[in-house]
Amino acid sequence: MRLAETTNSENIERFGDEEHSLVMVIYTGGVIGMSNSDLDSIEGAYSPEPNFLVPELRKLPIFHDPSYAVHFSDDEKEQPLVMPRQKDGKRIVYCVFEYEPLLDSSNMTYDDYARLATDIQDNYSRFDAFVVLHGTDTMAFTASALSFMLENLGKPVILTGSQIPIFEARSDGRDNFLGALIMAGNHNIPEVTIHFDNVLLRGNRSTKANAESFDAFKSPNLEPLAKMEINIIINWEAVYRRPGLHKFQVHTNMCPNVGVLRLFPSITEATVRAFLQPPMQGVVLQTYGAGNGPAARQDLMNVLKEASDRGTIIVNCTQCSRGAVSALYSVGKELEQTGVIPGSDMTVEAALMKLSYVLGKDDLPLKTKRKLMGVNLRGEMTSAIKREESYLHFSLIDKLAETMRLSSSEEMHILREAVYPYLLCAAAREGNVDSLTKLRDAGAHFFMGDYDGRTPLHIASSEGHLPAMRYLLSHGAPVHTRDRYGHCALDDAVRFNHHDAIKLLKEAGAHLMLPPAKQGMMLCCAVATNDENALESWHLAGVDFNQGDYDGRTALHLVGDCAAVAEQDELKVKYLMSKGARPDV
Ligand code: ASN
Repeated sequence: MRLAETTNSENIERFGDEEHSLVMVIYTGGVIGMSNSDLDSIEGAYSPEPNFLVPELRKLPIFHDPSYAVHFSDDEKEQPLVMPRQKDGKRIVYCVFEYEPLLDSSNMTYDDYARLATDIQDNYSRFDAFVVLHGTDTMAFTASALSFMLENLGKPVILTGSQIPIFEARSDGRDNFLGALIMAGNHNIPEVTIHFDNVLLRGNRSTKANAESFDAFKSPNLEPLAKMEINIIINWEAVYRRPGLHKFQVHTNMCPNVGVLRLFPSITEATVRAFLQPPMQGVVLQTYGAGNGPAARQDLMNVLKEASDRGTIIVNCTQCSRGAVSALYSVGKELEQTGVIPGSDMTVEAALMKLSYVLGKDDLPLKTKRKLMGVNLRGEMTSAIKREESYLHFSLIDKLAETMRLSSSEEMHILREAVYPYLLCAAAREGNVDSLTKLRDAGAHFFMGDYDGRTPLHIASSEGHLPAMRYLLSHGAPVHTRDRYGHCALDDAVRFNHHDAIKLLKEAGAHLMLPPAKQGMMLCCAVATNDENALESWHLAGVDFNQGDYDGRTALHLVGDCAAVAEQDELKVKYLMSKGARPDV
């Protein structure tokens, strides 16, 4: 597949600010963009039509506001698509990239997943979020695969599609696509998700459950992450918080030697043996109920044990659409004794893609791969310890509730959402890890921002509180969230010249998010005011010293202009050139 740009995205970064969100849309195919105009090909059949989507979107006022798009360029072909301003939201600017050929998702393979992951990686710092238009049939597989392949993801990646093509009168595609753009552009939920029929589901918890209805996807073991009702309700507590301090990276090597074996009464030993033959390396064994298998069938138990012993990883997932494999029944236990790994409440799609991903980590020993299959890597399975059990008692909220005479859990929830952000920001301002820990144990999460959208990480980075930053980053604090001024935490650390904080944020994958011309302007200011400390901050943050301001003037131009002390200027020129500034820019 090849990625073709159907809207111009050149220099799109310059519009990423407090007013605009930049979304990259990758159109892979599926019914959403299909037409059945070519009725001669296969009788009445839908097929994806290249270069059809963008011209049609430009005609729909809900998807494109031509009067605003002229701010970007006078020439329509040069303009990105721009949504009309949303109530309380940002204006979403989006560029559509189309794969060639467009695919019905039934034809997608691991190569296509690798392509998608790499295209997201190549454009990761240019856009705030990503929307993937995809066929519905295998969307849950792609979403599951991407959730593992996109390691340490810090930005939203939302898959959507439709049951009826977007340009038909009765289409679900318009709402699905619009909702995905709105969620992507306004809410930093840094996960691979599926947006369908007004709900946002975690990708690796989803499954296509209905071939006909508009609510085609279900997430049987995890509530939706967001619901699009009159208000958009986000279940922040359920949003996955990546642990650790690592940069975004992509793993594309997926092992293809995996399969799903669904047990049924009287399945023969020969069938199971044939299925488990090499080159098979990983199998999802779909068992009955809470993970039960025919433990009394010694012939089958022997075949499973032989396969496990020769290194095949077998994961136990239930055939039921809801619930988890449990250790309650002895038949499940006996399966475990053959080496079969309990898969908790993973969907088959997630378990299969996780197997491919883990087996594709060639440098890991088999023991580690087996262990990883039983561990929650991306929110795909419920861990044995329930979150509620790990909560400590945090009395302040209870005391507040008592004073305010709140009783229902809904009221308590509203109080928490209202009060926690301020408590978190106060703790972050003091760099108080102890308070942050207590708040987290009491149910606060680090996506919460104050009335300016400033998260605890923004505050701790502005103050340069390293232990607090380290704590926040290793407990899922989002790195790329913009506050209402368009700044991310790294922009703040640079503004206040906290060099170690900058290094730490870079380690966690942060990148500068101010529009490039603004960065250029600030570089010029730093040169004009002889602010070496600031220049070092910009350098550590990875700025391009050839970046010009709004007039295209670079820091070196400015040195040339200043008729100040010649010797000092020479030093500045040397400094800038040692950091990559070129005199010919
Ligand atoms: N066959 C289509 C696909 O998965 C179904 C759809 O998109 N609704 O590409």
